[in-house]
Amino acid sequence: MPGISELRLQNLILDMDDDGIATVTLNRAAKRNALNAETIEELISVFSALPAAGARAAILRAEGPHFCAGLDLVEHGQEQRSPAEFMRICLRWHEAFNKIEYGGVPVIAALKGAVVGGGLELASSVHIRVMDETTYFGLPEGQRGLFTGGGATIRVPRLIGQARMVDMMLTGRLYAGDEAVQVGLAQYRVKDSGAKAREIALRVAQNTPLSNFAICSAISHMQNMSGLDAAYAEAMVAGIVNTQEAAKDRLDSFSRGTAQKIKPQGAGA
Ligand code: 1HE
Repeated sequence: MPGISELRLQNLILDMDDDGIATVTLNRAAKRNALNAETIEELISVFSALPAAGARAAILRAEGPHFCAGLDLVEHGQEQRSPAEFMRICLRWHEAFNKIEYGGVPVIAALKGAVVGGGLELASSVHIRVMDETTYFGLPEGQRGLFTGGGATIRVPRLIGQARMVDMMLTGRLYAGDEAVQVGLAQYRVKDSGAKAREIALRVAQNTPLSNFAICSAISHMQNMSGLDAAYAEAMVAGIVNTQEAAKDRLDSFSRGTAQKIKPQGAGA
C-alpha cells in the first residue's frame, strides 16, 4: 500500500501537520465537489494510508461554498453505465466510506453548503459532523430518478431514523439549522465549521490511539452483530484497550489525585 507521500491526488488535497492531524480536502469546487469515480478511488487510497501514516485524527473538508453535491451526475450520464458497472461503482463507494468509518482514525467533517445525495452518504460515514450556518442536508435521489448507492440506506437511518430518510428521499425535504442538529445529522452547529473541526480533532488526538481505534471501528462493527456477539466483542476489545501500557500513566495520575476530573467546565469542587 503506498504511503501518504507517494499518493498522486487530482481531486483531493492531503495535508498532515506536526500534531498528527490529517486534513483531507475535497478539491473539485468548480463541480461542487461532486464525486466522480476518480475521487472515490482517491478517497480509498487516502483513508487506507492514514492509519499506517500515524494520523491521530483527520478533518474532512471541502474547497468552495459546498461540501459535496453527491454523485457526479454529468459523468454518470455520459458513461451510460450498465447495471453491473454501476453496481461495481457503488461497491467502490462502499470501500471508500468503510475505510473512513471502520479505519480506526477519528474523522471529523467540516460541513458547509450542500451536503446532498452522495455528499450526505460521505458525511454520514465520518465520526463527528460539524455544520455551519450555510449547511443543508438532502437526499434528492427521488427527484433525479436515482437511488442511494453509497451506503445511505445503512448509515442515514442510524443517524435520523428510517421515516425521516424516506421522507427526505420521497419529498426532497431538506434539513438545515437547529433542526438538522436535533434530528441527528450533525453534532455541532457553529459559525466556522473548519475551526471547530480542528479544535475537536486536536482534543480527540489527546486520547490514546488504541482507545480511538476502538471507538472508531469497534462500535461500528458491533452495530452489525447480534447483541450477544457484540457483548462478547466488547469484552475482548476492552480486554485489549483497558490493559494497554499507554493508559498506565493516566490511571496512576488518577490514583494520585492529579488527573483532571470529569466535570462540566466552571463547576466547583
Ligand atoms: C455537478 C454536480 C453533480 C454541481 N454532478 N456536476 N446531486 C444532486 O442532485 C445535486 C446537484 N447539484 C446541485 O443541485 C447544485 O449544483 C448545488 C446546489 C450543489 C450547487 O448549486 P450552484 O448554483 O452553486 O452550482 P451549479 O451552477 O449548479 O453547478 C456548478 C457546476 O458544478 C456546474 O458545472 P458547469 O460545468 O456547468 O460549471 C454543475 O454541472 C456542476 N455540478 N453538482 C456533476 N452532482 C452512489 S449514488 C448517489 C446518488 C446521488 O448522489 S444523487 C444526488 C446528486
